[in-house]
Amino acid sequence: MAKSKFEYVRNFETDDTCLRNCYIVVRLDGRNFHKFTDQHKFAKPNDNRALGLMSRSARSVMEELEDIVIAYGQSDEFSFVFKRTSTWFKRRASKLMTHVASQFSSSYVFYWKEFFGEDLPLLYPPSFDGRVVLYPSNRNLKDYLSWRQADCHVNNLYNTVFWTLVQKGGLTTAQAEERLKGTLAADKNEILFSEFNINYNTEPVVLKKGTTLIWEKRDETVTKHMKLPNAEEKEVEVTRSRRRVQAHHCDVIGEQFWEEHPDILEDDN
Ligand code: DGT
Ligand code: MG
Ligand code: MG
Ligand code: MG
Ligand code: MG
Repeated sequence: MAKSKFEYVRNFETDDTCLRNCYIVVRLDGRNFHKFTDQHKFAKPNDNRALGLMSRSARSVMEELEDIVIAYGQSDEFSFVFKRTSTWFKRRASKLMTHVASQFSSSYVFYWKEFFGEDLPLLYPPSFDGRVVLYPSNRNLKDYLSWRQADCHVNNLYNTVFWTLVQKGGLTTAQAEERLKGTLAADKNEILFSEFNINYNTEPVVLKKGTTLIWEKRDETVTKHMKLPNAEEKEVEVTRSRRRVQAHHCDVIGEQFWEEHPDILEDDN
């Protein structure tokens, strides 16, 4: 087919192919969720419905897009890791990032009612920013996920003490902020324990560790109706191995998780 004289504009597109052999991480973060969570009256500091909706949306991303081997989320963010050998969308960063962001955003809206019910409608369309980061080694990738999980822990400990001081201790938010200035983790644990009889260690793991989604093989048994040649029907049990996205709320900083799930990462050579 003859090319039009306009074809040359294609050459203005820039090459954003991700470097080979690197894990491709797409991290999404809710845009201005400070306001979004306020307007939708999310429970402070953690809203279990909201965390459930984030995980549900992330699962939809993993199920719809190829080659994501692990995802990690906390607060208003989720990171998706494409396997290092992925050739999906020719490794074009903009394609990968926009597919992840749009699948996640539309799922967040689509599943909203499942988590918030009819009584709390969405007041306006939320959005998520995305970025792409490449990690060339398993160590770098594990350190990336450790960084996000450490961030989850630090923020959650702070937020838990902060909102306990406000909600149970009767402090204003300004007073709570002042009280926590310069305190270390041990001091915060101590405030919770000695003043409010809360043992931070027994707080729910989903809040302390965030959510890790991985693929797991499970045997599933289903009953099938079979038609026999003589027109009789018979029920038979069929077991097959199915890949499903499974949520974990465990430590990913230590080696145990990686030893228990050796299929997530590819060899470093
Ligand atoms: P950004 O990301 O620069 O557009 O701005 P924000 O406001 O999204 O800031 P970010 O992402 O650093 O912080 C997340 C905000 O979302 C923060 O204000 C706390 C809020 N948030 C996240 N999860 C929850 C929750 O479960 N409950 C409540 N009440 N707030 C939450
Ligand atoms: Mg931000
Ligand atoms: Mg945000
Ligand atoms: Mg955030
Ligand atoms: Mg098209």
